[in-house]
Amino acid sequence: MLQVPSPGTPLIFSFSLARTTAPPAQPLLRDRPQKSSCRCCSGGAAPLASAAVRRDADEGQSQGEDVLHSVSKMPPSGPLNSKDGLDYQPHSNGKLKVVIVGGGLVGSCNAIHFAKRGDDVTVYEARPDPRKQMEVRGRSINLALSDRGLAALRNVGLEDTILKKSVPMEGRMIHSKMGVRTPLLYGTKGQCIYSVSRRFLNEALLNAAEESSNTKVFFRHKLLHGDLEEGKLTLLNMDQNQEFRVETDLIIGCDGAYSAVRRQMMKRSRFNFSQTYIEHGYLELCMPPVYKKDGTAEFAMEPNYLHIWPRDNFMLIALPNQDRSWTVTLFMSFQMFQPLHNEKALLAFFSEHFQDALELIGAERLCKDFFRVPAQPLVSVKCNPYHTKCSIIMGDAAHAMVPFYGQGMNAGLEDCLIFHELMRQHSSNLQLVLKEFSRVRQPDAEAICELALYNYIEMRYLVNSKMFRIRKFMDRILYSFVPSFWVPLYTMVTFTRTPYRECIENKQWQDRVLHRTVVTTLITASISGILSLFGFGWVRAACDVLP
Ligand code: FAD
Ligand code: EGU
Repeated sequence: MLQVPSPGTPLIFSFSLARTTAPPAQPLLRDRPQKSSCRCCSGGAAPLASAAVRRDADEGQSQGEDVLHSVSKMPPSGPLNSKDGLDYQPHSNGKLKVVIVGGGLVGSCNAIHFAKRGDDVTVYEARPDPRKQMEVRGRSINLALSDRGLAALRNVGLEDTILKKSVPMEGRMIHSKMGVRTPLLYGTKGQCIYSVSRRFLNEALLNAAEESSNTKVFFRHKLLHGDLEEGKLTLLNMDQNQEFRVETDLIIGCDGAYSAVRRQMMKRSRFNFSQTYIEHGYLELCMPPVYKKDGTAEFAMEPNYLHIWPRDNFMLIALPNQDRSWTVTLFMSFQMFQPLHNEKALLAFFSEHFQDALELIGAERLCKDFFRVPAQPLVSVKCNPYHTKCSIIMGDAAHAMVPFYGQGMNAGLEDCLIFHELMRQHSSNLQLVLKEFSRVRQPDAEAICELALYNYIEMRYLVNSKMFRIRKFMDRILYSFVPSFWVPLYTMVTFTRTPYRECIENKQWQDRVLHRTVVTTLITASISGILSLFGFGWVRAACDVLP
């Protein structure tokens, strides 16, 4: 188990040094909002199955009871005229046949990375193509993108495309119960994080993946089970309700927190796994733009901030969208969600705790959004190792975390980057790279999972403690005086690619230094007090000017 630092991390609750009025809203929007254009027409012909698809002999038979029969179909979307005996053959030229399970953020980013190496890539995604959907239901609508995620996007040439459609956030804006807003910048050097739409990001990654001729993406194709030692998978084509098998050199599990690939790994001995559901769930709301007289949409709050309403046992977080609306997420224990089962109770709750947000969202809209979907659970998953003989898991599949550090996607995208850095470093020696990825990455990913979980606990219990506030205050002073020497934990996590474990080690070092300083100061003060009794007034005077 990893040692979690104490006391904690977020600077968000240290109000001491911050200005108490918001600076004038200076929209830093990179791009004017646009009508979302139809992307579904770009694709053309349906993608063909990759050569990695294996066909068993009895293709024409009707689906029998025997599993082996029912799984021995070609994927119906595959090439109809493919020759018999298309059976899997390894590439002799160093190219890999790669199957990626999951076409979410990490899966599609991985696809581009492997395609750029020249590998043969097939992505199987259980959901329908988001580019052809009206509205994609599911997890959070927008996400905070920071350095680690950006580094991975840069590596596949997508950084600018994404940044253009993002809203920078230079700091947090803290909303008190009384409606007072306090900005707290992320850094002095204009450091910022970016609010991006999950959907836009996923679509851009999928488009880039499909651009390369050696990549095929199949939607509504779901992994059922497989043999991760032999590289054999059984999938379901959900449109035709048909099972089929594929064989491949490498399986990448990017299928999220409830990963099917990981479930296969769990069948093996000596695979460690644990998952924790926290008491809190989350629910997403929308704060619409304010329309000016000339019809243009404006943000209802200062745009370039991550807005936070921290309360004792629950909180509200708002991230800006391109269309000048806000996605507002309520984090609260399921127990506290329970009594909010009618509009009256809901409005009473909001007007007591989030009056300013209630006014900006509007009572009617709040009620509509709130009762549309129930609160969603939050899970933290860790496991070890991440690989088998010919498979690896990345992203949430390997390390789902609670969102209280804004690092889930960033860490997942960084996984892609690290894997490919290792491929380069070890001249594509796959066996070595798989082992190294687990060895190098697992402890760091576990560290950020623990940190996020710890931050969740800390926010609930430490916010009001005096010691905690003093610590935050000192952190900020030290950072403003010696920024290269005293880097706060969130800064290292968010604005550098320092391995997560090192971020925590640095924090533990800081804790020791501060602890010593406090102890030394106390001792000095008491000695000076004693001495002054004996008339050594000058010693006391000297001690008074110490920190
Ligand atoms: P997913 O995005 O879950 O994608 C997995 C894909 O695999 C899905 O498309 C799924 O359909 C598919 N799949 C699943 N099973 C199968 C199967 N059997 N066969 C085929 N396909 C399958 N992270 C940040 O960095 N910043 C944030 O601000 C942030 N905010 C968050 C807020 C909330 C409320 C939550 C819940 C998370 C937040 N995260 C944030 C975390 C982030 O959402 C995840 O870390 C990220 O989506 C992980 O990407 P992934 O590709 O690994 O998994
Ligand atoms: C939670 C939900 C502010 C998006 C942690 C900060 C988050 C995000 C913070 C969500 C917080 C909390 C940090 C970033 C980020 C802060 C961070 C949390 C994005 C310590 C869409 N967190 N999040 N810390 O410092 O490092 O701003 O849903 F409220 S971005 Cl909980 Cl930097």
